[in-house]
Amino acid sequence: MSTAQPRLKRERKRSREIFERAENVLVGGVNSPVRAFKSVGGEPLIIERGSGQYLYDADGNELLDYVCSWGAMILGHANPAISEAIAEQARRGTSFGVTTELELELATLITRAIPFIEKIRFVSSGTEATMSAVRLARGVTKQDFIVKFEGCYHGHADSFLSQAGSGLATLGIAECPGVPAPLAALTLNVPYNNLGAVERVFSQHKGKIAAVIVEPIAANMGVVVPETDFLKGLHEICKKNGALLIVDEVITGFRLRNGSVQDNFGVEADLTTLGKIIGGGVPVAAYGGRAELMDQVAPLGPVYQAGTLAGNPLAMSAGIAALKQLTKPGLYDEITQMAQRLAVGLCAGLAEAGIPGEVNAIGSLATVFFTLGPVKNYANAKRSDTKRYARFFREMLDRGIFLAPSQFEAAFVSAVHTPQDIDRTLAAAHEAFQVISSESAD
Ligand code: HOZ
Repeated sequence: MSTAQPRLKRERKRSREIFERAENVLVGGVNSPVRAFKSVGGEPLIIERGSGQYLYDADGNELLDYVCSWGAMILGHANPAISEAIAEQARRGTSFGVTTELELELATLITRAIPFIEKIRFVSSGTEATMSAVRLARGVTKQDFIVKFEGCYHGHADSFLSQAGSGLATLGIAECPGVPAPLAALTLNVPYNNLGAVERVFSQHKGKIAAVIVEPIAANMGVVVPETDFLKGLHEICKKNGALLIVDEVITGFRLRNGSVQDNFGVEADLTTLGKIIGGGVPVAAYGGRAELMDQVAPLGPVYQAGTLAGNPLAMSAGIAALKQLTKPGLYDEITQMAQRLAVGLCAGLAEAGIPGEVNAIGSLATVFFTLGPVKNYANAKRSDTKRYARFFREMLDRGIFLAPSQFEAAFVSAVHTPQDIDRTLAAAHEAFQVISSESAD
């Protein structure tokens, strides 16, 4: 393996000082719990700027970024075309509260790339998209129960906060106080990749289930890949029982291909949610599906949903500029090849250091689990030695590599990462694994 990796150049003094002040006015010093580094320790990052594959902290340290704003920045930070589109739109006005042609343009780019989304509604966050899709499913089917999967995360609306992944998994919050028990009881959790369990809840709640909501590739309990025909099987069960399938593509939409990852698995969901990448790094999300279903949303139908900043022109401009670049031939193949090189190298590094581990990877998503045996669901993911993950994270950060600050998240490779970046990351991982291995031997 290559030579020792450089350590961060500067003490994170200024970052520390900013964070301490932030703690006085921002809850936990952050605006989203996943930024708080609670399970990995150390001080949260304070970022001053980003460029391409790098972030620069308040002390001027350069970090090779695999968080990529939780997957949104597939084109890297401060992408010139996106920045220019935002600046140009800012000069024309930032919010009108009425329709612009930009909304039509972004909707057209999305529906052309994902033809089974016949109609779409833009919202401002993934939470709004999933919450609204569930409301629509309940409104259309006139049923109340929903099925979700343990360890999947669909944002922070009340119905999704039991046995959820991402920050709830990180912080160990299995059930969230504040969610009324009668509402929580309408969410039925089953293990991911287990069609038998889905069949069972459908027979226990016959005719009462409105929808199944699923991450087509689970990325909020770490990466967990769906088994062959899991998603197809889900749709079959839904159809048989008069329920709708909602595929939550807030992370996977436009991440593995120029469109929906459902094409990889031969599924066309009734409703699909999108976010992150479609906003080019500005807050946008959406839900959409067959016209006959979407026409039940107000003003055409009675299922109400609204938003002052929905379809915001700055966000639409950024999304259009992003999606136009994602049509470049070969782009996704290149990103996938780099991610595969990363995953294969990480596996080799674990083996060489004699550390029990698994690397789950697909497309440009990857997670290292410190556990033996395949990780196919949340129970498996929770077996991972999260203390080891924390050690790994800190050793990598010390070497200027920013991975997800939790076991229960994904690493994202972007279009601006290079083969040299991957090699540098693997060299750092090699060192980190050796440190972990030597500590376990003590
Ligand atoms: N889906 C993201 C984490 N898995 C959301 C980021 C956040 O919660 O701030």
